[in-house]
Amino acid sequence: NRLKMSFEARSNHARCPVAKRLFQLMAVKKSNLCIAVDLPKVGAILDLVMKIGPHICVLKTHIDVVEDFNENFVHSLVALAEKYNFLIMEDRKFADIGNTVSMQYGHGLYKISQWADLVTCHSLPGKGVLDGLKNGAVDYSNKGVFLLAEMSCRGNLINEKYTKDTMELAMDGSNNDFIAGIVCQNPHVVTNPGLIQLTPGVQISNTSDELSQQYSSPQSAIKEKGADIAVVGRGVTNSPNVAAAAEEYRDQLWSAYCSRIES
Ligand code: 5IU
Repeated sequence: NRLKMSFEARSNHARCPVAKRLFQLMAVKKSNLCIAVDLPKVGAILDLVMKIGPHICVLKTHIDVVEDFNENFVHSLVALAEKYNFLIMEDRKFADIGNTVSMQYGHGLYKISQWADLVTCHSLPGKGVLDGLKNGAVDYSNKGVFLLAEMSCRGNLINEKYTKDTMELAMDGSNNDFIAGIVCQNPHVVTNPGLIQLTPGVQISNTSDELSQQYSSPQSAIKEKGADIAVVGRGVTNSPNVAAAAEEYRDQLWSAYCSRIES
């Protein structure tokens, strides 16, 4: 039962090298907190990352909301990732044919494959989307994908069969060296201990937003929903003291994980 296993033990089961690295990083840093920095200005993002860097295992970006994007920005992000020891995930949710996602990943304005360790991807197009991403990376052995098996927002169209078929795609022998984990909301979706469950929709003080987002508490995300890593966005970024908020989420999420594997 992967929910009872430590991240150290699970790192031995990971087929994707980046997943192995991430499990080890989480164990060393004692953090299963991913922060989503959905801010429009480069300066504000870098300022935030300098404050939260010590507390996170993954920084999640939406690079296409940045208004003043430039190449120096991603170089600075990568330098901060090295300094504070976290991975960078671009939440691009690729969802097109292989040829298109290959270009979207490796080319265009953002050249995502050059700076993001991890990306998110819809399973909707099937195997071709993963082949396309492999093709868009210079060397995919140090890159990983999180496949979306479920979403956090109310009214989303994903059903049980879609989730199950997504897991089959993830477990396929030709993909599993590239799949770092699964984005989902339930504890029974991920059974393989080598895959990392990433769960967005986590906040302490709200249960929803005005645009269908649904939140659970850090404890519920880890112990009831089975998250290995919880994604927190506005719960931290809207706080008047982002460093203290990040530390608070980090502590709550890590103790929930410790109590999950001990109980
Ligand atoms: N995100 C979700 N739900 C999902 C998926 C991704 O919220 O099912 I897949 C992203 C969107 C946003 C972050 O970047 O996670 C959550 O931010 P807030 O904590 O501010 O709602």
